Order: sequence, then C-alpha cells, then structure tokens
Amino acid sequence: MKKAFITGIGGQDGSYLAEYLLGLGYEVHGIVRRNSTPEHQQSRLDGVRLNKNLYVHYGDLLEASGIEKLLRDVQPDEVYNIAAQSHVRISYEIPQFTTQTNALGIVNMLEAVRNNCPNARFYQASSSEMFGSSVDEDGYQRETTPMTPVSPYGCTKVFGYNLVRNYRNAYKLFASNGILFNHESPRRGSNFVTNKVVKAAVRIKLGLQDKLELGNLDAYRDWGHSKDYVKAMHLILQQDKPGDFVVATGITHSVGDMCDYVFTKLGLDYKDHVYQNPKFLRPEELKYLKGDSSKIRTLGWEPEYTFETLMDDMINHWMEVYTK
Ligand code: G4F
Repeated sequence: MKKAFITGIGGQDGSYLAEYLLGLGYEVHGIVRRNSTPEHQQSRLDGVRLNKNLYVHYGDLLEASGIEKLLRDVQPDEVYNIAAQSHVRISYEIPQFTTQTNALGIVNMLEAVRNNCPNARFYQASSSEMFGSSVDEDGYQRETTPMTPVSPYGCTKVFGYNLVRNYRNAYKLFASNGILFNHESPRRGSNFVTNKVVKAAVRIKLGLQDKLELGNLDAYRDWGHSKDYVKAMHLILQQDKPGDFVVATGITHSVGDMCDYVFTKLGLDYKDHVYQNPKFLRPEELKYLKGDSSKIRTLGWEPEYTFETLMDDMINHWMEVYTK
C-alpha cells in the first residue's frame, strides 16, 4: 500500500486529493493546524473521516521538528505540499505571515524530506500567480513564461518554485512543481471570488440579501475544477522524472463574465445587484491569466469540468445549502 502525506489536507485541494488517493488504495496522512473551532476544521473531510486508511495529525509548516518527526514515522512514498496562506489580497495585509508560511514553510518541508525520507516524491503547489504581469505573445502563460509576480503571495510562490528546482538539482530529490491556474469547487473558501459570487447570487435569488460588493470586475482568470486538478497533482508524481507542469483549462473569463453567467443562470441581472467596493481592490492586480497546459496533456491529463459545469456545481451546492 502506497503512503501519501498531505499538508493542507483540510482545505479544498487537500480534501479532494485525500479522497482521490484513498480511492486509489493509498494510506493517507495529513496535517491540520490546531484552532479553537475543531467542528469546522475538518468539515471538508466529512466524506472520508471514517476511512481506516486516513490519518489526520496536528502540524504546522512552521513547526519544523513536528514535520520532521511525522515524516520520519510515516515514511511516505509521496508528499504533497498544499498548505499555504493562499489568499492573494490578504497577503498584502499579512505579508510576514504569508512569507513565513509559504516560503519558510517550503524550506522546512524540503529539509524534512531530505533528512527523513529522501526517496519520497515531492509535489509543490506552485501557482499561476507567479506569472504576474507576464503573458506570452500568443496570449498564454506556460512553463517557459517569465515570472514577474505582482503580490506578496506571488513572490512567496516564486521562492518555493525555485527552491524545489534547486533541491531537485542539488540533492537529486524527486521534487516537482504543479503550476496550477485558479481552481474552484463548492469547497472553495467563500472569500475567493467564484464562491463569493455564487453564494451571494443564490442568496439574492432566495431573497436572503440584495446586493453584492466586489473589487475588480475586469480581471481575467482561467478557472477549472479542483477535482480535476488534484488528479494532475497525482499524475505529476507518477512520471519517470521530476519536472514543472502548468495545469489549466486554456479558457479565460473576466470576473464580470463570471457574474453574468451565474446571475443569468438564476434568472437575475448581475448589474442590478453588484457594486464595487474599493476595499476589495488590490494594490497591484494580476490582470490576465490563460494557461497552456499542453505539457501535462501529453501525459494524459484532461479536465472533465468546463467553466459552465464548474459554476453549475457551485450553484447547485449553495441552492441545496439554503433550501434543504
Ligand atoms: O478568487 P480570487 O481571490 O483568486 P486569485 O487572486 O486569482 O488567487 C487564486 O488563484 C491563484 C492561482 O492563480 C492561487 F494561487 C491563489 O492561491 C488563489 O487560489 O480572485 C480572482 C480575481 C482577482 O482578479 C480579484 O481581484 O477576482 C477579483 N475579485 C474581484 N472582486 C475579487 C473580488 N476577488 C476576491 N477574492 N474578492 C472580491 O470581492
């Protein structure tokens, strides 16, 4: 039985990845940070909580000795580093915490692997936010596109990406980067724009609120479904050699287009309900993302969800929450 170790197992990607790996017959270990409301902390794992092959431990990327001990005891075959301070706008409010978690955290993880399970394969959750203001002439970002990040979060992710490449070359670790474009689902935190919009639109439809405040409606994102993207993470670690892989749908929509799709689907006009609040603008905005994922598609990865079926999944989720 293969063993996987997942940081951030309680999050959107971590929980879908745990379900996927348990389904493939893995023994899955993961860490969650202690907080004062344990009822909510592992709610995304409700579907697999009783699985006898799932082990959830307390841990933190910044608690290096704890990570070292866990990896020494578990001896995983695969390590997925998904934990992060992942909210871009909030990274401007807490840049030091973001840097510690996302940058020092990856140092701690790579050192822990190197010292305790050097044959484990290591996946790093790198991000399209690393590209920042760079777009190739044909309008896509790909593995070769220069990285010019435009947020504290993006800068920390470039650091992690580079360190993974450095440890791969210096210590011959099997360490790979998945450069994932935005990926969403009903499990997305509702302070990210897709779930914020879908949840509010459903509440407006049901008469539970009447307006929605957003930031920039003109930014473009390449949105896929997290369920498809965790399969790419696993695939990246099944290759003969480590490497760096863009994971994206190749289709981009503006935030305004996304609002239009969601509100129209519910029989509403978003222009009657959406207002701009400067509080949700960013000091520097990443304006445009569209990924070329040809490299991973040659390995057999293909998303099952489209933008429309992704949004429909989220609409159905919130409808169920508010009408059951
Ligand atoms: O949903 P978002 O907050 O995602 P963002 O900033 O693109 O980051 C996500 O994707 C990255 C991959 O590229 C990940 F690395 C990262 O961890 C995270 O998962 O914002 C999307 C867009 C932005 O342009 C933002 O300015 O939506 C715009 N937006 C407009 N109004 C808003 C809002 N975003 C949020 N969160 N809240 C708003 O009210």
